[in-house]
Order: sequence, then C-alpha cells, then structure tokens
Amino acid sequence: MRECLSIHIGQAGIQIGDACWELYCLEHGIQPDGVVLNSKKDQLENANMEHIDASFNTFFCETSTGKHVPRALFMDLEPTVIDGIRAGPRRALFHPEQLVSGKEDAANNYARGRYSVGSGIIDLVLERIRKLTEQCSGLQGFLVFRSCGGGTGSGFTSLLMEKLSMEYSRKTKLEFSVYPAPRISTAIVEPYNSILTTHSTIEHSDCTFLVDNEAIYDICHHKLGVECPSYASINRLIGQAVSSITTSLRFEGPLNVDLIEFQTNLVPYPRIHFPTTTFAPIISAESAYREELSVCDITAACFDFSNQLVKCNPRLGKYMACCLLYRGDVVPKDVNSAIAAMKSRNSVQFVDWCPTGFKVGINSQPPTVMPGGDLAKVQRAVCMLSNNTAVVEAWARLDHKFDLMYAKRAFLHWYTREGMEEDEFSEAREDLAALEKDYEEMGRSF
Ligand SMILES: Nc1nc2c(ncn2[C@@H]2O[C@H](COP(=O)(O)OP(=O)(O)OP(=O)(O)O)[C@@H](O)[C@H]2O)c(=O)[nH]1
Ligand SMILES: [Mg+2]
Repeated sequence: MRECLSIHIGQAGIQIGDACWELYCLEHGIQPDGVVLNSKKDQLENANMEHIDASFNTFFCETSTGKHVPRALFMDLEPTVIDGIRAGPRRALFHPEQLVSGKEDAANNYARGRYSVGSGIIDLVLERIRKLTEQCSGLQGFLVFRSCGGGTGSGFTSLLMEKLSMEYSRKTKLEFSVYPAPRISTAIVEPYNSILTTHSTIEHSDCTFLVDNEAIYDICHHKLGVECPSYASINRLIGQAVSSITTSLRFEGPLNVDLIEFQTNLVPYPRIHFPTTTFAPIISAESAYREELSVCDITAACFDFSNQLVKCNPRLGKYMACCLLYRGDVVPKDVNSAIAAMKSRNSVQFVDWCPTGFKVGINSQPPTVMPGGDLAKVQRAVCMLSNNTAVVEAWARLDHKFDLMYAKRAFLHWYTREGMEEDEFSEAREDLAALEKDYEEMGRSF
C-alpha cells in the first residue's frame, strides 16, 4: 500500500479540499457518509476485489464497519470554515478528530499564522497527523492544500512543512498553493505573505502546483459561461485538475504511471519545482458542442495557454519537462501521433540541455463530472504538467508588488508586532530574486 495523506489548511485549503473529496467520492462510488454505493459494491465483488481496493485505499481508510474515511486532515486557526464542513453534506464522512480548528485566525498575517497564533496549535495538528499516518502501512507522502496569501495558509503552512520535513524527511511532500490574484484577492498584504511563505517552504516541498485564482476565474467565465464565478465554481474546476493529477495514485491500470514517477521527470533541480498545470477539454455543460474531441485535439489544447491554471505565456519560455496524464478512452497510438504533431510546432520550445521528452501516463478511468456542475461530461481528458521557465513571470509579478510596498515599509508594523524581524522580509525577497535568476539560468543556451 502506498497511502497519501491530504492536509487542508486555512479557508482556501479547506474549501478546495471539500471540492476534491466531493469529487473523489463520486469517482469511487462512495456516498457522503463513507459507505460504498450498492452498485459499486456488486461491481467490487464481481471484479478482482483486492485489486480495486488496493488502489482507492491509498486515499481512503476502510473502518471495521466498512466505512471509507478520507485520509485527510482539515485545519484552520479559526472555526467558521471548518464548521461549514462539520455541518455540510459530508459531515459524516470525516472523523471529528480530522477537523481541527482554533479560536482566532491569522488575520491575513503570515507572522500570526507562523509564530504568535500558529505556534499554539502546531503540536495538536502534528499529533493528529501522527494518528493518521499510523493508519497507513506504507505512507507515500503528503498533499498539502493552502493559499499563499492568507495568514494561516502562508504562515501556518510554512511552520508545518518545516515540522513535516523533520519528522517525515523521506516522504514526498507535494503542495497545491493558491497564488494570489488581485481581482479576487481578499488582502492587500498577500504579496508579503506569499513571498515569505515561498521562501520558508521552498526547501521543504518537493513539488508545488500553483493554482492561480485569476486564471481559473477566467476559465470559468469565458469557457464555462459562468457570469460571476464563485469560489464554489472555481474550486470544482481545481478539484477536476487535482483529480487528474492524483488519478494515477487512486486507480490502477496497465498504462498507469505513478505521480512520483512524473515528479522525477518534472523537477530537474530541487528549487525548480513549480510546474504549470493545463487541463483539457474545458467545455461547458450547456454547450451545444457535443462532438467528441480526439486525443489530438485535447493534446493541442494543452498548449493553448487559455487552458492553463497559472497566468504566464509558455511561448516566452522554454519547456524543461512535459508530462501528459490522459484519462478515459485513450490509446497509445493516438497519443504518439498527437505528440509528434506537437513536436513539429515551433511554438513548443525545449531547453537545449534536456531532450524533447514527453512523459505519458494513461488511465482508463474517464473523468467524472458533478451532476448539475459547470463542466460537460466527456469520454477523455488530459492534464498536462509542464515545467516551463515562463512561470518566472508569475514570481516576477509578485516580487514587483512586494517591492512597491516594501520600499515604503508599508504594513510592516503588523508583522514586527507579532515578533517578526525585518530581516526575514529582506531575506525572503532576496531568495525570490535568486529564484528568478535560477529560472533565467535554466533557459540559457550553452
Ligand atoms: N480558489 C480559492 N481561493 C480561495 C478560497 N478562499 C480563499 N481563497 C483565496 O485565498 C486567499 C486568502 O487566503 P485564505 O485561505 O482565505 O486565508 P487563511 O489561510 O484562512 O488565513 P487567515 O484567514 O488570514 O487566517 C485569497 O487570495 C483568496 O482569494 C477558495 O475557496 N478557493
Ligand atoms: Mg481564514
């Protein structure tokens, strides 16, 4: 068994987590109370039971009463968002110990999330994580979900990652981090929090999937026709991407490629670990366009940056690695010709120190859509994870915003008041400048 433990931190982490578990349950035929649907049960009994069990139990723990409990921990420094889970449709899915909340939040302040407030709850959180890991026979690693801009998401996560790194040094740690988007962001100081947390977690995280709210907002608005996308719509789309990324961990199949294997191919150097996620097809449930898209169509759509979950232009950068995770009705022959077509395009440029390699995985499980959701049901889909030097654009944008405020030392007293030194700001900013340089270096020719 290769179990994965998901940790959902702060408002964004929790609400995205809720959308992910809603979808996982639907995909695995698990009802909101953790009981496997009868039809699914028959299927399991008829099929090779052990085989199927082994795959989805990486994410769910089966109790002696036959209930499937997510291997997940939800935590926030304040109670309201978690109370939403406690009272929501999936309240019976989780054990109360998996939902941890404190009394007061970090008030958008990294320093409160990491030091003054966060330090009071860290031991409890670690203890709950320990309990969950004890239910695993071969823990593979952690998936951490959070926003970079919130006080809890930025500050508490950085503290936790440091602790996880000490206690579970050999385990993989992947992150899904919400990148602040000015149009839907809730705080002015998000660039501060994001840069502080990126600096303090970069060495404790193996791979970080950036999720840019603005990019996803635009996809919901333009491609799915949602007038004014809510967090619920945005989170469901993120849930689809997360589901595609984790399919290989939850389902088995002859052409399945484990996420960890993808990661080996995606991250050429420890710090260069911010792949861009692209997802296709994204077709609205209402769309009259019902024609099935071919493997070639959906592969090409991955190189169209309007399908990207982070705003940056891959044509201005170079690819270091490119992984394609197909699901549904897809055969290798079609994948090979789709890739050959992409390689012949001038717009897809690789760095010259890395051969034009595409890593491919196919999972026969087609995508599942939420009944009544925004997305149309399709036979096949693909999620592309690519490491492109263009992601530096996203960092540069944030660094610039940080600089504007920091030049005037604006809002700094909120941080120093919670015991932070000004040095931590300048160190973090220098580290990000080094990261920008690292990426530039990657793209340079011999
Ligand atoms: N995609 C998505 N982003 C969210 C959601 N909720 C908040 N955000 C984004 O997250 C950032 C704010 O961070 P939160 O996660 O709300 O903050 P927190 O981690 O709870 O920290 P504090 O409330 O400051 O203690 C902003 O950029 C929001 O746009 C959500 O449900 N989905
Ligand atoms: Mg909050």
